Amino acid sequence: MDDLPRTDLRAAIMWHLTYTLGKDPDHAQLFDWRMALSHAVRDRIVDRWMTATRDTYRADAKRVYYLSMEFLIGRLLEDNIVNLQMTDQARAAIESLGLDYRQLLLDEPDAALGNGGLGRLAACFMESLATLGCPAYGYGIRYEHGLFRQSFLDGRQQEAPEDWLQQPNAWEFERPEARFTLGFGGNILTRAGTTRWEPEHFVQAEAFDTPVIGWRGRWANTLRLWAGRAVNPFDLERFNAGDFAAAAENEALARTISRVLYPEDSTEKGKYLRLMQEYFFSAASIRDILRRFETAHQDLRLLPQKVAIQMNDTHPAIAGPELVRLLHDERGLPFDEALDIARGCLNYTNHTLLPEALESWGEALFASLLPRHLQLIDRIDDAHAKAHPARRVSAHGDGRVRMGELSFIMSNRVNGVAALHTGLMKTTVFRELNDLHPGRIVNETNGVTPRRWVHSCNPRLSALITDTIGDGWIGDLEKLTELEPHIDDADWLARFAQVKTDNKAGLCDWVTREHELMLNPEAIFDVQIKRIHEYKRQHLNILEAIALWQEIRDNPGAGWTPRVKIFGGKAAPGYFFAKDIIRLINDAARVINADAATHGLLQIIYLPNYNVTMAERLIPAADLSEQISTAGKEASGTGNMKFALNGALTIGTLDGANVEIRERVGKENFFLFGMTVDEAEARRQVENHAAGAIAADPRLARAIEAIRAGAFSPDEPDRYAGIVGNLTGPDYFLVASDFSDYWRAQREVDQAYADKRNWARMAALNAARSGWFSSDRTIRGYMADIWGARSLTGN
Ligand code: BZD
Repeated sequence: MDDLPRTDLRAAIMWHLTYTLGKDPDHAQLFDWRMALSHAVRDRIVDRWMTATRDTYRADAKRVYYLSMEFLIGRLLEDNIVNLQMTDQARAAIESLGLDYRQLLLDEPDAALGNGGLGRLAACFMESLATLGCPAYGYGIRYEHGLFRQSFLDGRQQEAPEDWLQQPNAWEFERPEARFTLGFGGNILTRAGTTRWEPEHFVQAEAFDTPVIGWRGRWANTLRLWAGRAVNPFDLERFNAGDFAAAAENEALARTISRVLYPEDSTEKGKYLRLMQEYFFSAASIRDILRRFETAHQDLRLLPQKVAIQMNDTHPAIAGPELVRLLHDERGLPFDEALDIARGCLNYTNHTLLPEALESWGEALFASLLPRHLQLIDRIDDAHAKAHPARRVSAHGDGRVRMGELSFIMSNRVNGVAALHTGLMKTTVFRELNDLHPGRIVNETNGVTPRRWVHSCNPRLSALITDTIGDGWIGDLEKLTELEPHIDDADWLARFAQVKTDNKAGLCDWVTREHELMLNPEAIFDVQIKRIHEYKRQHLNILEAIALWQEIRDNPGAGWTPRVKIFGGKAAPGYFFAKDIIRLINDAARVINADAATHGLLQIIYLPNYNVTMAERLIPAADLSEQISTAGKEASGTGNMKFALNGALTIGTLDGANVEIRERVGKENFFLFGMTVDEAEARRQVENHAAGAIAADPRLARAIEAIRAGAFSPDEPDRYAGIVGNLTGPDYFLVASDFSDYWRAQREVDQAYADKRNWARMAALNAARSGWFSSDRTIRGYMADIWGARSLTGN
């Protein structure tokens, strides 16, 4: 066997094709070449990865552990090539083999181990942690099936299992030796003053490690995902007795734990298997953290100096009681000391205030799986009550275990994800706890990684920026402000506008190829991509489209600004209202796109199977970003940041991070509409608020009437009775009440877009002033305010 070539990438690809994949170049498929390139790239990460691990041990540095049920990673090959700054080299090597570089990158399956914003944030954070040289581990679940694949049948969402692990994953290293046995159920034994849990069922968690390399390849961290494995995979006795299925039962059961990602976001279903998943990955992670600490230290009291654990929402909340259990029951520390140590390590990020999303478990179910943890939660509650006798706020009570309260009580710091959201945490769900623990709640406004979300996804814009101010912005995004003086230069602004034109043309080609629809490239590309939810109000958007269609038909010669409305996003399979919204958009699109009277002036397309890769395609081509949630409901949003950075203007409410985006880009460069949080609260108190709003706005009344009368569902006129009933009745999310102002703002968009030059100026100002929304800035905030962690690369 020839030696593995270290420097020449083409030779390395050929080597891996032969010796890793066992393929003759004459018979190699795209998949084989992609795997060969991935292995060659991975080789260039591994040395740095090991150096980083060694440096961390040597410096005895504090490590950050990010516990998250979800990591919505997307594709990794390009990310890794970009961060190693090998793009030109990789393209040249692939092209010299007669292959198409982009096609090869696109062959990689999208790792969809998350639902939406929360999971994607975790992925951006992993990249920024590595970029900043902060020693960190991500811990999660290696789901065999990520988020379902979405397709449409007659406009209705269909779900099919996602299969990313059908093909071998080039990035992960299986660690059969890194396994922990975890228990469930069983009994609690108290003997000679010590209490021990004797579980009844056992599963093993096996580690799979993926290196995460930062920008310029200076540092790499580990994403460690746990897979479920049976303790005794195979029962030979039962097999020999002829019971073949039962012989493999253990194995099947254990593997079920990490089989599939729960597709509900922002709702809480209280499922037994979900609690098993939460305990499975939290407990395996906590054991791994303790094991690593104990290789270098004996004194457990040092733990908070060496370990910072971040709980991404309440899904890993059981990590708190588990750590207390290991320190107290298993290591013998006094309970109060164990509790103090655990609290010194743990922190909690809240991502939603929606009551239906706050996790809680029935005590019977909880006790059947985790009896000892329930006892410990009661002791944690008692200790808290003793320290704060005036008011009793508890995690366990009224027959339920509330994970928000548990996370808060167990945490050193609790954070919200945008300024408005953090403020609301203090006055609503966590009001009492905030009074008891002033200063514990802090804000860390979300951010996104500029490597993926500008540099890679928008190569034309990246090249223009680098040509203008150098490439320092990629690692220091606030440098984008240096673009501002160039915006007044007409030639520069024309180049900026040309980037968008070219990106739009590219999207048009793709849509024509994949969906057989010709989009008008002159139109405003108006994009709403995110999970489908009533609070995000995709139905407000489609209502406006219907009203616009009706108005154009009435008055076709009124000089309309052409528009293409683009939708993307999945609905939780059991969320029927959201699925109705999807169907309504598809039905309306079919009717409107076929109407010769409005042809070229209004087009609507709902792209199926929205995912990270599709976001990377759409965001660079967008003119207008729809961020239209009911005020107070969207904790932050991160798509809003990606759009602004890529030179789209936002139409949005004063919600989540929209508020901070508007402050930074300037209110004259943002299309604001809608009620504030306080106004929305007051409006809900008005009797028949929806009916009142509809009566006051004939456009809205007519659009709703068209839906009601079956204009978009002639074969089933009452198909949307549910949506119509909600809009004209309770309308908790205030679609009707915000409609008129939304319409007004949309017409301002039309007018503004007609002045091409000024639009480009506003778009460029959005890009130039959004550098603060880098996840590097966010992670620096966590390091300083929450973790007390430092960079080992001087970043
Ligand atoms: O988290 C989202 C919020 O809705 C966004 O406003 C915010 O920007 C991001 C990141 O902070 N929340 C989620 O994405 N929530 C979930 O995905 C989720 C998943 C499972 C269970 C409950 C919620």
